[in-house]
Amino acid sequence: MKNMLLSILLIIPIIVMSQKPSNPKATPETVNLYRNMMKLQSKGLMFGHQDALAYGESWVYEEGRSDVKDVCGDYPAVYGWELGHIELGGSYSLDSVHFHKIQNWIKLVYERGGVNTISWHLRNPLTGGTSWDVSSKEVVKSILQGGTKHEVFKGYLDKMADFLLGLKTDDGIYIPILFRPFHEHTGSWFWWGKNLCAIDDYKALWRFTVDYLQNEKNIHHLIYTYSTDRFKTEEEYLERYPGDDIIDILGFDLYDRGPDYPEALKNCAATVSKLAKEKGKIATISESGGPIATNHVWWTMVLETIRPYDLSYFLVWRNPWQPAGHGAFAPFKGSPCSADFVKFYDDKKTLFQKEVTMEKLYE
Ligand code: BMA
Repeated sequence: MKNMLLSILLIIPIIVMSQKPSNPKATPETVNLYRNMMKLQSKGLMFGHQDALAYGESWVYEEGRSDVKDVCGDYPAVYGWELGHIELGGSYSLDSVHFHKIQNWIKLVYERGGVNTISWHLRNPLTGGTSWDVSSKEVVKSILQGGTKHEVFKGYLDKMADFLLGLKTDDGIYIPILFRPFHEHTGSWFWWGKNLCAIDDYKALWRFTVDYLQNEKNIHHLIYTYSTDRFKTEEEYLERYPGDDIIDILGFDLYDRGPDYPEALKNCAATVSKLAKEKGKIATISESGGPIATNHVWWTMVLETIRPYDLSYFLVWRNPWQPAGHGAFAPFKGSPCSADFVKFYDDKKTLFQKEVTMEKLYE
């Protein structure tokens, strides 16, 4: 018994040390972040918020402010940033946030030990429309090698690469990023969605993108995040999975749009955390949001539903400062769910900025 315990104690650190992100050339800070996130997912759940430092309910660009901090006194641990429109070469995103500001916030978050993740609602390279332009089923095919829009797509990736290569500290260290393109592809509302492209073409899109960023652009500070929308089975989750050799984090997006949410959340969380364990990867709920204006115990419901599972983080979408077709997904000063959110914050399971700073995720 004693011997068994001893060998388990010796094996665990070896397993953790051997875990690396898929890119063999990943920078030391990226490897450390990956390893530390892997360890941390069995200890606690990091809380994330999209555009947390950029704006919130009735404010924009106020230095040091965050709606989450206004409510619980601490910043989120994970910060989501949206790079839609970077491909157009302009100075601000589709959500009207200046790219140079996003770069500065990403640096600030890194310096205080938080985690940055990037999503990309890139425009439709075939039609010139938005991400939501699903008028053609030829878009993905057209941007793959040999397609008529391949060069256009490479131009988009070049712009993304310029942004990513600008994410450097004053000492020249590249800031690790959880990179999450082509998300929610089990739905069909983006041009890369399930009914808009063949399975192999979706996988090829991922594989080309990763190869181009790593081998043409020499970018080695990304942790690649695969993120479906709602799904029912393991088979469905993995149907379009591009491969263990290029994916590091298994995620899913799931919004609360009705009474089936807790059950769906539980099922998706259980499946993804199980698959991540089997594959030696990190599991996450990469995007969520619920009716927090009317359900004042939403945070407790979420936490109790996912408590049994090892998940790295739970990120809620933005609190728009301009009309957006949806309201705030995180609490804000005086919001009806604030008291419940403070309970969520106080729970030992949840991790915010101060706690992750102490974890030294990049060392
Ligand atoms: C959606 C909405 C849009 C936004 C897009 C990209 O869910 O929030 O208003 O433009 O995400 O951030």
